[in-house]
Amino acid sequence: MKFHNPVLRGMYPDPSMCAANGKYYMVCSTFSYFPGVPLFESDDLINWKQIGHCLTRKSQLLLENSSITGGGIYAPTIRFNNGRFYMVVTNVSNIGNFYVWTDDIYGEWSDPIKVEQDGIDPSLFFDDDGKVYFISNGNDKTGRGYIQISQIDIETGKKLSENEPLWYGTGGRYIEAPHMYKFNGYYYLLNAEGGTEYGHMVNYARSKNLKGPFEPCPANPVLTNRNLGGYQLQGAGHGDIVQATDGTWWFCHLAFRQIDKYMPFHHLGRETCMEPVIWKDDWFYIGTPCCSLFDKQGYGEALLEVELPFEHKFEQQNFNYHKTFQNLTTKNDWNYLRNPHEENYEFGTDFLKVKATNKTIKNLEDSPSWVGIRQCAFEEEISCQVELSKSENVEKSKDSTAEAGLSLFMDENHHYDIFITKEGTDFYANSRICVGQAESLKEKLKLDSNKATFKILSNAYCYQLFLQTEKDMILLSQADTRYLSSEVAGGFTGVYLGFYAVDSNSSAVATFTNLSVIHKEK
Ligand code: 6LW
Repeated sequence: MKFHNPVLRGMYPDPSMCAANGKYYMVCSTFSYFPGVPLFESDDLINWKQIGHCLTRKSQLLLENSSITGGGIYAPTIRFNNGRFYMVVTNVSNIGNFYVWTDDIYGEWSDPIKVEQDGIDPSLFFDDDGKVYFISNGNDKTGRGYIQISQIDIETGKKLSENEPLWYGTGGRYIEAPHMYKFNGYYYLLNAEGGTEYGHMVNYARSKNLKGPFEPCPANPVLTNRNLGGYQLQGAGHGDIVQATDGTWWFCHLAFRQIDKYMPFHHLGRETCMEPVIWKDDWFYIGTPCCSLFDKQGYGEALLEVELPFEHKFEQQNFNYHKTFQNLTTKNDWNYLRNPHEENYEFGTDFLKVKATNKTIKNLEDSPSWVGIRQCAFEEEISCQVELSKSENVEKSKDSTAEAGLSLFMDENHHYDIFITKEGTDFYANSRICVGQAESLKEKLKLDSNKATFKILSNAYCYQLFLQTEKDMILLSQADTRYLSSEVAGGFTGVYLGFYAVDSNSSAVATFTNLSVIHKEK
């Protein structure tokens, strides 16, 4: 039996999951996008369906001045205890570590409960004796990273003990992603090390006591792709473990799809993979075994195609999609940059209206008129019609510089755009390639009206941006995907398809219709 990774495609990093009521729930990081922390449900751990977001209100998610690539929401953990779900996370731009809870997984989550503990990647551990612990990464006085723990009151988030160091890990840089579990009389302390790039790995240690001393697993790193040369799935690390109702064990983790062999770039962000887990002598082993040295189980690797070492029933996976305005939902699919001005967006059944303001994507203190969906596959065929309103105010329109269109958006300094501009009373089609300080606008084409149909073709290496006229597809720009990659742009996010409008007079309105985003597996 085989399944394919990543199971969640597009920017869904730092996954955490839990089992509850015969189903499984998963959450991921969202940085400065709003709403925050998508929530998925699954019956079989391979196929995940989004059921909403945990952070849907500004009172839960303040994103002022938070940059897309490095701000906002980092690394959630989801846990289920005593009939209640908890999601604990860091807002690095604002409140720091906090958690929210709900008794209804399909409903709203509570307001944030702050926990006064430093570090990122927080996790909750509910021990058998009723005590609750808060675990995060941290640094000692010399700056060395470790995992730390304190006891908290789960009703109030108040700390009941000082932070205590638990484990320094195995010596890899950036010790993070800690999770504590108790299985079969042992406490297991999981982490990630090596940084979220090509050296990423998962390690763990066990102890009979909550606070150690911890004995590292002899097979550490228990999951890593750092030695998998030239392979397309890289950066495997940062995960969480769950036992399924059929008794099998599973591990979710992040990894990214490099654009090709020997091409160390990824632009779709870090994605979520699943791995089978097997147990031997109270140690667990994750993923596809890479080698078996001297009878000792070697470390595991994360492969694009996974052969299961046990029986497990799951639905056939389907990675094809055809996204339209009809089937995209504000609840699950549409994301804004920071806290949106919701009055500037109208989602019709077959259109999207975006009212322009004079804020651009460079205005980190505010939220521009921009709303987007993740790019989830290398190959996409996108088309959409854009109409930019004619200003009723002729005086104003003379010096107005309105612009609206589609953006392949990594961050405010790395994006490829195709758009309509209004200069005076004339309308043009144009495109822009922005890679850091190198920004180039192409030659504009005068349009007969205030409408244009744009088409974007993408594969693993290249984006092509076209103006579609009745007769022709006119190529306005083409550019390599790699310049929108994390290796070029930095940060933790992946490419979005953005729909935006900007106007120096804050009066133009863009209407997007006939959206079609198609992906077919080869
Ligand atoms: C996250 C850390 C990591 O907090 O990347 O890969 C950071 N791991 O655990 C941002 O996603």
